[in-house]
Amino acid sequence: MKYLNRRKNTTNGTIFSITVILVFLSITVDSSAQKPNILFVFADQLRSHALGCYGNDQLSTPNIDRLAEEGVLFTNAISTAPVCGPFRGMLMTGNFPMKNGMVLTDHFLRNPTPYFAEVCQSAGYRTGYIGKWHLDGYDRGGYIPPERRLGFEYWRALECTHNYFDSKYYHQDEKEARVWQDYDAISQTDVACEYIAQQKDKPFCMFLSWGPPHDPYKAPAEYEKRFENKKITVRENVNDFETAERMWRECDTEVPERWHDWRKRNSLRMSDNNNTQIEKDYRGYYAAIETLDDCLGKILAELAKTGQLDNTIIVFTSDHGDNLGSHRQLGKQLPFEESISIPFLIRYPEKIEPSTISDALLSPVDMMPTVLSFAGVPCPEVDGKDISAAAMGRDMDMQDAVLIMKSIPLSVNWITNGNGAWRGVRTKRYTYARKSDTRIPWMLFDNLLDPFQMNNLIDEPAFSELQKKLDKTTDELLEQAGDPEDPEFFARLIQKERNEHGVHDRWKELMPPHVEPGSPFDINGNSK
Ligand SMILES: [Ca+2]
Repeated sequence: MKYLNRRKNTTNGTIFSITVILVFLSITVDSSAQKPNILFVFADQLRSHALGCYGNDQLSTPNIDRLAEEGVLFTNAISTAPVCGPFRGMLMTGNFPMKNGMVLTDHFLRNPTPYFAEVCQSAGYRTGYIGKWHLDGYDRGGYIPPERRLGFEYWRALECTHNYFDSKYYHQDEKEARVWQDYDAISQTDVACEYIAQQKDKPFCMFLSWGPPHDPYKAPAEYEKRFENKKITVRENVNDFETAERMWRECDTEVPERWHDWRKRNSLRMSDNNNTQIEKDYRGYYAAIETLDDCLGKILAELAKTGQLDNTIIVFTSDHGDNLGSHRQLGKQLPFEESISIPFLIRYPEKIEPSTISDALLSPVDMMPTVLSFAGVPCPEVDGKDISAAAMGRDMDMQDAVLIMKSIPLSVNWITNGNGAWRGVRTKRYTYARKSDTRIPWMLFDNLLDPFQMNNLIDEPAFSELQKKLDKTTDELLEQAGDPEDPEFFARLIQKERNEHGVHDRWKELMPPHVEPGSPFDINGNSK
């Protein structure tokens, strides 16, 4: 009897277990089938001001603008540490650079939590990556093995190049690189369309990462032709020589002698009084952006053709902006809007009303939790916040301020403008930055009254309370982000990387570890 009872119970238990498993499986399959696709498209060095939907009437970006018309446009998306590596590290981890290890470009991730694509894989997604990667250390042309692809299965990528007409990439696990046939963004887009067309039984999470419009500001001839004779109006602050001269006077990093010529050459930009070179750069920049806009048009058409348009969360952004001559500065890595303000658009009609405008502050760390939230995929505990409500037009004040920084001096900006590390905050209205070596306040702008940031309010008595408050906010946010703002911390981190991975030649030139004042290393990387 006992035996029979037990047997009966066991049978019941087995039936119960099978039922639970079947119910679980059917839920898993169903919810997986219902999950929307994630398509994350991003450009390199595309500032928000360069797009039609952000108010630029000098070029035409109808497809990017369409995402804004049919979805949400963020007006305060800020690239925390405006340079490739740190953005990409934050995007893939939801964590700040100090936690994920990617404190500068050409560095190594050491992140404690699962990566964006790994989370998607666990939730039943296929994952794919096409284009520029720039998350794998020193070797910009090297093969990246599957275990370092952070959860991406489908792989058509290269660490980094800006040679768009002869652009290499690695196709899945082939050790020999292939070459994109056309202008790389166009070929990458064609492959993305093929990928989209092949998807059927499972949702996909695909990242399409374009290299343009990053300098050398080159685009296919038909696009360059559009701007050949077009009148270019540069931003007002391109003629802000005063700020540029002040920044040169403040130059606070020592440069080895071999870089002195480079510094001098950059000063030629200061004598380009009629803006000839800067206008030329604008033309190439705009031509590249119109190329990308057509690429996005192809993607949208493919999604529509395959019946997946409305069931895909489409995100469009960029890793950082481009100073492009504003305040006579090149590149990025400065607190100015041209450098930190990025486009951020999401189209997902299931949850986002057309023409939503969100002025919520958004950082790269918030992208992963926000997009996963729309997809209904649980996000691991990360530094970033789920601000999906702000994308739906609600709760736009979740963050009063977001961090902005250059953690350590790096490459071109360090050499050319001589400004070292800085940290600060961007609120909806103000920009504040201090020099990290001395903690001396450096820049304070009222972006409402002075959108071109030509009137630095630092140390003006009328703004001293505000300055103090923003300085304190900087302290608080740095503490939350685990950033000690300590030059020795970063110098040691670089030395640790070098001990583990050796020193890449390019890096040896551009990133000697002595660059931070207070560094325990000399110019050759030896302990002092
Ligand atoms: Ca970049």
